Amino acid sequence: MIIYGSSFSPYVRKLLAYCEERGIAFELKAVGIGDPDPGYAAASPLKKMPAIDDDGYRLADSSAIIHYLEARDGASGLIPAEAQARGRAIWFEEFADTVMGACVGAIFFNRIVAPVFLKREGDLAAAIAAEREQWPAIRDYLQAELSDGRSWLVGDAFGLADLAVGSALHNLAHAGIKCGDESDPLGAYFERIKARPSFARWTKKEYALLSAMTAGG
Ligand SMILES: N[C@@H](CCC(=O)N[C@@H](CS)C(=O)NCC(=O)O)C(=O)O
Repeated sequence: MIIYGSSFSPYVRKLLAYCEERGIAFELKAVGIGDPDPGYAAASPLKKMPAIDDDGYRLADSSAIIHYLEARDGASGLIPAEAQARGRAIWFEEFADTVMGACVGAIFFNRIVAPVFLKREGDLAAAIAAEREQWPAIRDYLQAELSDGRSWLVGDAFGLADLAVGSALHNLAHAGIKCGDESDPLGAYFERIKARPSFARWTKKEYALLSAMTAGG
């Protein structure tokens, strides 16, 4: 299976970490925003990442791809079977992909993607507005959800909710947004997310590349 995308995208990182958690083999074909790669264009009608080509079966959207893989390879346990836990997992995935996605878009795109990768000025006013107006409600909500001492967002097990929320938190961290220190439920949660090998495999390379690209300037 080919996965088109860049691990800097929260949606791509979510899918890559999902595959790592399950031991699914894939080849990551690096594409950037607006990439003309014909395979990517064929797999992603809206030219958004991630997209896959699995032996000629093409599909876009991280959630659609994860559901495809759950059906292809059998239930992973990363999406709980129990009704209420399943509902909660899908809620957090949706929350990460939409509410957090909008905040990440404004902050990460304008502070990192535009200046570092696209070599143009980002809209810093939009990034500042998202940090002031969107991030506090997201942080407070997640903090409250984690305040009962749980390790992961749903039940006792790491799963889809943590893949989605954890991936978005990495983008905010890249852009300098802090989840709090380790004594805060959200800060401690993010430390557990960062330590997860399925994320660390990608984020190690991301931190190294970002520091190389921003060194000296
Ligand atoms: N709901 C989609 C969102 C995908 C998405 O928005 N990807 C962004 C990168 S983070 C993208 O490819 N943007 C390119 C564009 O909008 O042109 C998913 O979960 O895969």
